[in-house]
Amino acid sequence: MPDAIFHFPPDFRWGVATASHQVEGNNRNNQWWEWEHQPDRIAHGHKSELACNWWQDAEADFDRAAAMGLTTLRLSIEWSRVEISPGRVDTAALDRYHDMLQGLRARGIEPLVTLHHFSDPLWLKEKRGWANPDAIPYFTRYVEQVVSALRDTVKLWCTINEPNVYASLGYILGQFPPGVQDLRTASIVLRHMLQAHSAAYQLIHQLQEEAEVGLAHNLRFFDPANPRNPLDRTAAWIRDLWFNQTTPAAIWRGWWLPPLGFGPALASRHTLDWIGLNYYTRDLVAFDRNAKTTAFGRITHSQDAEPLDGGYGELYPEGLSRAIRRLASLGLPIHITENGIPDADDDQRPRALLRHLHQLWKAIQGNIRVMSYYHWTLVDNFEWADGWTLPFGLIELDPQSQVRTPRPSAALYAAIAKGNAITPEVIDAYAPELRPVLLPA
Ligand code: IFM
Repeated sequence: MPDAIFHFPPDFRWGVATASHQVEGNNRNNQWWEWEHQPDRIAHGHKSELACNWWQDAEADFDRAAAMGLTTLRLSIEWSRVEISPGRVDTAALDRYHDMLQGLRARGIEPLVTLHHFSDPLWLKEKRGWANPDAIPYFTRYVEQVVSALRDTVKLWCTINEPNVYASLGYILGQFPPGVQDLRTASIVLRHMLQAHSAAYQLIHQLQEEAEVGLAHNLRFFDPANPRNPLDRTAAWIRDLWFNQTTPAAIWRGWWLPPLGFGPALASRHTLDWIGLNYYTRDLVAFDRNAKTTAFGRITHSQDAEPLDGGYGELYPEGLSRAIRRLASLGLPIHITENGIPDADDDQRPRALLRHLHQLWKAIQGNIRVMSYYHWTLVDNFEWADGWTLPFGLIELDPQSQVRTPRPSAALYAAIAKGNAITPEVIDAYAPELRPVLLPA
């Protein structure tokens, strides 16, 4: 046993996270496939096409995950594959998922299954998607089918991934389908998704006693560009309220916050067994009277900040422990359901990974119950409106040839997962420049 210094708890799980449309390939029956085939929607006109070919052969990547010593893996079920038209279920699709999940278990990997991760069946889109309150019963009807079919292989369920991102990018910024820019509709959509989460939470518990049900919440920091400027502080607070506060307030505290409403959300209260944290970066917000669609806030970054590739934000590992501490106020177990950076040449990722995991370790030392960490992601995958331009994978993928090439970070992450610790040897081997920071003499 090497001289480990940053030990993680003995039952801590190390994993990777993915989502159906980003990895399966040929998901032709959802709104993203249609969007990709419209001009100017996706960077460079990229398309998901075969993605990572998981529908045919997820198992090859499961083998890679197992060889890295990972003990959990987060994937999502594609609603448009399961329910091909309203109420019509494709049992062969459910069988395929069942095989995948059994395959994970056979490799000693505990699955965490997300039921909605950004993609909607085309038939739902044609009925106005999540702007339609009927999306709630449609969603629970689908959840009932999935949970009934897969409950013998899954205990950890994540109802919905990042409803705040779905509503913000699809209905405020217009960068995701359906490309709307309207805060009122965005608020309606987010409210419906949170109600659907709560209804699904109740339903899953009726169907499966031992289920553990949560939601993956993207928490992004919005700090005032100039903390002494009250206008910057207000603009940052409004963003924080919309993006970070409305979701936990509704589904844990049972309270609608503006702009979703104001008052009790009793049916939604305490509908979480755990909370998932998706953490990536922070923004600085400056007041800008012209930025009407974004509540008079303009995003900036400090000159000292280290930028991430492709304009994804700034490298801010301290934000991970800050976000964990913030969510800990809910008193729930926490799973880090996503964290990673886009980095094709892997010149930042080893350092970024070590610094984030060190922050995670620090949060755990503060007696916060963090159960697992899922790196986003195992293999480069289709990054929504950014197409193939933001490679988040520990393993590089050539989507044309499907050839995979592990980046140095894959071996680094495997070493940490296998040792359940960050050792001095690992730091020296992968990011020696961090020794004075992480291991001061
Ligand atoms: O790829 C996405 C994922 O689908 C949701 N969370 C953020 C990731 C990286 O942008």
